[in-house]
Amino acid sequence: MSTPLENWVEEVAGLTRPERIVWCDGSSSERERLIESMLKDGTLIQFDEKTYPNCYLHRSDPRDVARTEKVTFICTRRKEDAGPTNNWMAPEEAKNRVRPLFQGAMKGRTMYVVPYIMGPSESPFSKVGVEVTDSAYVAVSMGIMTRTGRVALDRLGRSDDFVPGLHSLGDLDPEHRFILHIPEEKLIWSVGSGYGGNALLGKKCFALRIASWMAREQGWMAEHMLILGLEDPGGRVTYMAAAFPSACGKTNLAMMVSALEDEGYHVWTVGDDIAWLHPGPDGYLYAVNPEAGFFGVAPGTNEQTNPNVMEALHRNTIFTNVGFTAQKQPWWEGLTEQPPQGMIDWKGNPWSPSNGPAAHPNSRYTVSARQSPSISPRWEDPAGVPISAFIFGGRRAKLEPLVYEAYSWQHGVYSGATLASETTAAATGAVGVLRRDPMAMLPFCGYNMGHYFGHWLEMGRRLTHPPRVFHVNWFRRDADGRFLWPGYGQNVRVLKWMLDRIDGTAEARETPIGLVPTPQSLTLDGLKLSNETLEALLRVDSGDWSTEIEGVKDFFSKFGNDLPKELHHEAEQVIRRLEHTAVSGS
Ligand code: OXD
Ligand code: MN
Repeated sequence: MSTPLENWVEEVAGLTRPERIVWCDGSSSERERLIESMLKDGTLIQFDEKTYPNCYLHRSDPRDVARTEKVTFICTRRKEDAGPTNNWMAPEEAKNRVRPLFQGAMKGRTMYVVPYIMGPSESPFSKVGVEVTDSAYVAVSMGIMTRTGRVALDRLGRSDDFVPGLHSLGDLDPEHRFILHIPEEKLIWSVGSGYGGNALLGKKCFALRIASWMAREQGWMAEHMLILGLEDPGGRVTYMAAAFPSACGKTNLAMMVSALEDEGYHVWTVGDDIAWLHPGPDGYLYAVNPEAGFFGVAPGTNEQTNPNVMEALHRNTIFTNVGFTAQKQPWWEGLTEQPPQGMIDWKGNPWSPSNGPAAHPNSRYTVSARQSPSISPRWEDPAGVPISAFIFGGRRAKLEPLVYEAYSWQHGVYSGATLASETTAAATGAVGVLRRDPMAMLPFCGYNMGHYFGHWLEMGRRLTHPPRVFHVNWFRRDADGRFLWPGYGQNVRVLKWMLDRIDGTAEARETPIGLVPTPQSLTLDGLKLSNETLEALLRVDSGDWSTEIEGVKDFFSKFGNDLPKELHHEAEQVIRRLEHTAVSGS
């Protein structure tokens, strides 16, 4: 008798009509074969074998370079279950609309069946997915980003407990592109894009959108968060998870080389993008990284901003939409101060400064996590790591101070729910526009975000040791537009302040928005920061915050009765504290 997986593969093959079907076993010989075939048909170009062994360039269709949120749908039977922030179609309507795009879409192509595990192979928290795709680039990238092949089939056995994901490049016409999630069936359909966030279905589609739905049903959390361990001079490691919107520095923070290394503070990487968090028997929240690789933004990455990833990137890496130098090496804006001579740009044309950037602003590297020198010895711990702090952060040129701590879990949920950030190139659309991005999950929450906030509140009630909640902003600027804070490895100073708060040794000042460090409580020695700059970084301006609250109220009103009353209460508390400050003048 065939297995549920075999039945599904037969069904989708009947729809898409591939020339041949290849079941991927995840072996290195299979990877080599696939790469060989992509080098032949031009899907990949090889970099210099001496300096970048096993590294390849992929140039995507220039219309297919980022996530396309406009055509990403949550397809629940009831519209209210998708909520006001998601695009919605009813499941049958969505399937009827998109099925014709899959019909015969794989004619003359190979269909790859990629079984994969999200999460460490031995972890009880891990889950199986199977992606069927007609893109060899996707099949190989899945092999870096997840644990694929035999290991997943062995875990699955004859069970039907897997998330099926059907993917086809289709004709790559943006008008024929859809990314559908049907959470009630745990089903994903993606057509018309080969871009990572749309096409590597284990990542955003499963590990966030479908998993967030499962997590609410099952009492855990699927979050858009990096996970790091901060080791102190005594060798104790404290784990923290941070939610920042796409392309706001999660990878760099997770992989940082600490500026306080000499003082004994070291940062270990557990994950750079997604955390699955489960309450443990001791009342702490335990996090696993469901992924096995990093799909990071290349521009701006260099030896200063992220030396760990630079080391990892020199072998077994796929680069997408970067420049190609005369020495057959990858290049992107910010890699070196001076662009090299004689480069080919991301579209395959000779580059000159007048024809735009050499690398697309959302160009990416795909690399195995284990290649990072910073990888934590516990990154595959089946039980996960206990989380002591949640950190929210966005890009805000004004308003948000460098760091503050929430007064309580409930206030922390409010601070996450009101997170706002200036948009980046990770999704198509205008860059630099302020948008609300609660918990950095706006594009990734697989259900009504009002209910999602309720789930956060509920999780806090279930934990005897909920993480402390902090909010950071590395991106505040002065009147001339210069960043006030140096960022990158110096961010460890802010993590250290959080650690000291957790240990009860750092001072903070009460403000209307939360607990802000006193200047003396931050470890700033060795950093040339003037008193005025520090004061500007820690400033909480009541007038600006009163305006901000109006925006928050507006945003909250979208959710109607689905918004938990606790969040209205927290907004009222901030207003009350702002009014009190205005009256007392403090
Ligand atoms: C990503 C994203 O690629 O958030 O991680 O867009
Ligand atoms: Mn992300």
